[in-house]
Formats: sequence, structure tokens, C-alpha cells
Amino acid sequence: MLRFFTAGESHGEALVANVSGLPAGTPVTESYIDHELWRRQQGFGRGGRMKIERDHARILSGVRQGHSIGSPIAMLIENRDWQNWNESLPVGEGDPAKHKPVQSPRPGHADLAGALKYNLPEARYILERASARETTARVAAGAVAKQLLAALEIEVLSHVIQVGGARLSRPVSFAEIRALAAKDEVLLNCADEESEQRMKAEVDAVYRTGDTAGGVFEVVAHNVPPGLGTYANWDERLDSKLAGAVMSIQAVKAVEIGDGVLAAASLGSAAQDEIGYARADEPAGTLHSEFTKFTRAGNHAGGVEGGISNGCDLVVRGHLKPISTLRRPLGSVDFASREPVKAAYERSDVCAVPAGGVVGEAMVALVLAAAVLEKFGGDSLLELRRNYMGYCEQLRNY
Ligand code: EPS
Repeated sequence: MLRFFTAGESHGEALVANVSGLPAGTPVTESYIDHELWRRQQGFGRGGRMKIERDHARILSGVRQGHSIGSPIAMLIENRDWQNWNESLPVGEGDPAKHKPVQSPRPGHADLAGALKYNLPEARYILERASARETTARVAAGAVAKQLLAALEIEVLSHVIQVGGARLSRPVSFAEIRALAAKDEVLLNCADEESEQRMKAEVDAVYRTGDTAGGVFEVVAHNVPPGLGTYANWDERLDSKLAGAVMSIQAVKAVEIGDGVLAAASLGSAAQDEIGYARADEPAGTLHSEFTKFTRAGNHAGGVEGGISNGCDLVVRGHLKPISTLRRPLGSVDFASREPVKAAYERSDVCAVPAGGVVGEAMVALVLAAAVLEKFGGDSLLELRRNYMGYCEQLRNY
């Protein structure tokens, strides 16, 4: 069973990612993981922290000669910023005078809820773990999952479809999304240039007023076989696992699969994907699966029906609220005096939607890798592939 967890605080010594359950013989390379970490750091509107960190995942276990060996994979990502915090975040007693309290909770962050929950006098240790810095470790874990999926020719990528009020003006193909991921410079990670310029203008505008911008990223998983997940039990549905994983990303306030909320306002006849069987005179735009000769008129379902992948691209969208830390701080209260004050300010992003997409890819990849192993098993990649190819043969003959 594929499981992962992360540890580490934003300004502590390092982040740790642990991935357990990967079949032996899966290619796992630091260079691939580091490129995913680089992608997470990009995007117009990212904050000053991105100039400090050059994220590198050091693999401590579970991988030898570039391949997994079946045991847990532990990765360590050092925080370069630790050098500025090691006296204020001592593991030992340290000098209390060096502590940097977050004395007034920032609306929208975990500060107040966390201080109440953990019975802490102010929010420094809440901020440290709740920070989006933690997503660095998720991306490292997700990169390992993506390398397993790649062995089955399943790809998971993302693009940005909205920043503030600026929306992508047209549908884009997976090939365009793939080309985006290959770029060595990332603006807003939008496949349409004119739309991306409007998104950039949104970020510029909010920056000038000391505000922040949210938006929407879309994760697309390509070449996913039908049959992952099941309706048999509520907690085994693939869509709810995907939704939960993406919702768990910092600042995500809504998740959609396929048409999502649009489906609620659609007529039944317009919200489903009619089924056909491959034939010469089929209508233009018919979607073909790599797995069977059944065709679909579209992909309103976003690749999941009845909690099961249906062989179409998985389409999952994450709606990110604007970063809660504003240069023009909002109203709050001092933890000690209870007097009204402006919320604490810590360095932050103006827009992190492209980064949200990369984290979304990692979470979708981790859910898909777990679902693949749940269905096909395999302690080695050879065994997994044999089981998977046998199933694909069964689908072809269905
Ligand atoms: C981030 C790391 C953080 C923030 C930001 C994004 O680093 P620092 O707090 O040292 O600047 O820049 O996180 C948030 C704004 C937040 O609210 O969590 C990152 O690594 O993505």
C-alpha cells in the first residue's frame, strides 16, 4: 500500500518526505524530483522566499543505483533560510529573547484556530507547520509517485485557468499542457498567451494595492486506465480521494472534477458523455480511449464515473483563495492585550496559483499511484507491469 507523510517546519532545519510502498525496481532519481521542486518555486507573483531556496531532495533511503528497493523512501530537503532562524527556533532551550512571536493572528491562516487548538500563547509554531512551505515535501513525494506512473505511461500535469478575474479564454489540449511543463521559464503557467498576459496584469494590479490574488489550477492525468477506485464503499471512490487530496493543499477552498459546479446548472442531457463504439463515420470530437474501443462524446465527467476512472483524462481543478498574508494587513487582535491591531506580516507571495498546480499534480499522482497499486499490486515494477498489461489485454478483448 502506497503511503506518504511529511515533517518539518517552514523555517526549521529541513523538510522530510517519506514514501512507503513503492514497488522495487521503479526508477527514482534526485534530478527528476529536483526539477519538480524547481517547478513549484516558479510563477509570476511568488514571494521573496523563492529567491532564498534552491530546493534539492536528498534521498536518504529506499533507493539504490537509481531504483527503488521496496523499502521506505526518505527524502530530506534543507531550508536555506534556517541560517536566519536557528537561534529563534531552537530544538533545545535556546534563548527565549531570540523567539520571534506571531503576536497577532493573520485572518485566513491557521494562526488563531491553531493557537486555540494547541494552547499556545501566540502563533509562531502554528505558522511554521501550516505554511505552504510544507508543500515542498509533498511535491518531492509526488515526484516519486509520478515516476511510478510514468512506468505505466500515465502522465499528471497542470495548467492555470484563472488568476483573479482573468480566465483562460479557450480549451487547451494535453499536448499544450505538456509543452508548458517543458518550459524553462514559468509566468502564470497558462497555455494561452493572451490569457496569460491578462493574468499577469491581474497580479500586477493587486501587487500595486498591497493585496493578493487567488485563482484556479487544473490538473490533468492522461492515459489513466478505466477501473481505478470503486463505488462499492464510500471511502473507496476515486473522485472523493482526489477531491480530499487536492482540498488538503494550503489555500484551496474548492475542488471540482470534470464540469464540476457547472454540471449543477446543466441539463442532464448536456452533462453526460454519450457512449459510442469506434466506427469510421463517428462525429468530430469523439474521444477515444487507449484501452477499449468504446468512445465518449466528451469528458464532462472528468474521467470518473461512479467513483471509478472511466479511461478518459482525469480533470481535477483546485480553487485557491488569495494568500492571506497581505502587505496591507487586515484587522486582528493582539494575543496578549486582546487590543485591536493589524495582523502580523510575514514575507509572502502575491500569487501562488502556478505553484498550487504543481502541488495539485503531486497530490493527484499520489492518489493515482495508490489506486494503481491497490488494483494491480506488485512488489516489483516487473510484477506490477505484468499485472497491468494483463488487465489492458483483458480490456482490449472485452
Ligand atoms: C512558501 C513559503 C513561505 C511563504 C509562502 C510560500 O515562506 P516564508 O514564510 O519564509 O516566506 O513565502 O507561504 C505562505 C505565504 C503561507 O501563507 O504559507 C512556499 O514555500 O510555497
